[in-house]
Amino acid sequence: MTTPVLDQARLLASLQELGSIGALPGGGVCRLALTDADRLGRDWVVARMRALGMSVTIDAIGNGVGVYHGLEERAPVMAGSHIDTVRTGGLYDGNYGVLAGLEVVAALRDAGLRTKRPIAVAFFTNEEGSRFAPDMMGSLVFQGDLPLEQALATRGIDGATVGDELRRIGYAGAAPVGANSVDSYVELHIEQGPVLDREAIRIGVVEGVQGISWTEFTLRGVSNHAGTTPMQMRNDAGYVAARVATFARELTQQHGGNQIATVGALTLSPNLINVIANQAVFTVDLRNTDGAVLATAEQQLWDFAAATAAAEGVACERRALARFDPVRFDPAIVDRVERIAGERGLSHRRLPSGAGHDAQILARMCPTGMIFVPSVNGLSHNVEEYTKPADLIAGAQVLLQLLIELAERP
Ligand code: HGY
Ligand code: MN
Ligand code: MN
Repeated sequence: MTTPVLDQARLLASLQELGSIGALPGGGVCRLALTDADRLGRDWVVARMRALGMSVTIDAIGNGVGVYHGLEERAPVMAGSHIDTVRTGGLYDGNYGVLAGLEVVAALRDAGLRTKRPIAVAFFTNEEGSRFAPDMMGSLVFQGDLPLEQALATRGIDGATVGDELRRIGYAGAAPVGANSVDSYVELHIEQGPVLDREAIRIGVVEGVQGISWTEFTLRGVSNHAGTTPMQMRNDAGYVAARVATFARELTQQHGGNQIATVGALTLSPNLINVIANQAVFTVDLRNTDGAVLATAEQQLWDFAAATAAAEGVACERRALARFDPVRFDPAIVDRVERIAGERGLSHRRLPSGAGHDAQILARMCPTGMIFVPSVNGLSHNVEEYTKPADLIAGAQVLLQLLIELAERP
């Protein structure tokens, strides 16, 4: 098959156009899962799929899959990612993988070409998990490890349920979930970290994804007067939360290696300067490429939180919001990414993914791989997220060649 040519300007324009939906005043994007902004983003992508002559299905958890039919009726080779964002999102996280997949289809259509296997492009619901935990929710339901009803019943940080919000935005689709057949899956994504940018390398050959542990702690103490309550009489939820947060950082120093920890969300009640907090609700995100160390660090965190709360006379509850073991991608696909980057004269290196991705879930059901392009200054989940146009194009070229190779296999 002759290799079709990507329309670089069309790809870059589509990123800007989708990025204008949910645009933040000072730059960046906010399209939290299942909000009206997410609905508008979905509508835009579905319209683009239809304009490409793709058949589009929306499933019961709102995943959107467009299929560019092949010459043979076979399981599709799938590209994709997500189009929901965090509250301070950028133009590229997730969106790039979906739009580059659509650009591959557009290039095939422009050239009047069809591959043996169909080529599908997917956007998965609620990859971020910021509003509704866990992250990768849509791909987990698509793959079958998260029951649909459990996902629909999930209540988010603002009290709404996934099911109600899906119905409200009109994306509670008819297509069934959990019994999908995908030949292979490739996700093109920005690195979201500093490695490629720091080493001036064009393409990341992603070997896998590190393990992820999300815990929500709810601490209940006794509110009291900040000025009159002797220190030994306090049941201070805010103090315990602060101790656990610093302990999480100490865990990374103790374990070293790839152990990382983040306290991203923290709410004190009544949250007043002269009142001892009687409640603290906060999250701890632990990650590590080494599954055994992650499990040890997780248990240490939980034990420390329980002991510190008990010593302060504060009740401590915890809830697991997400838990993923480290994942290795299909070696044959990883090798293809590496070879194609080399053939295209693009500097490249192997690395694990620090961020979670739908690919780590699709890897449970079919041969899966990822391609990274650099994030300038390693910034992401930040409105300054940026990837150079030349790198965006280079990544899309690697995706195009890889999808065609996979779709043309005997
Ligand atoms: O949290 C993550 O790694 C992803 O952005 N959901
Ligand atoms: Mn992402
Ligand atoms: Mn993200």
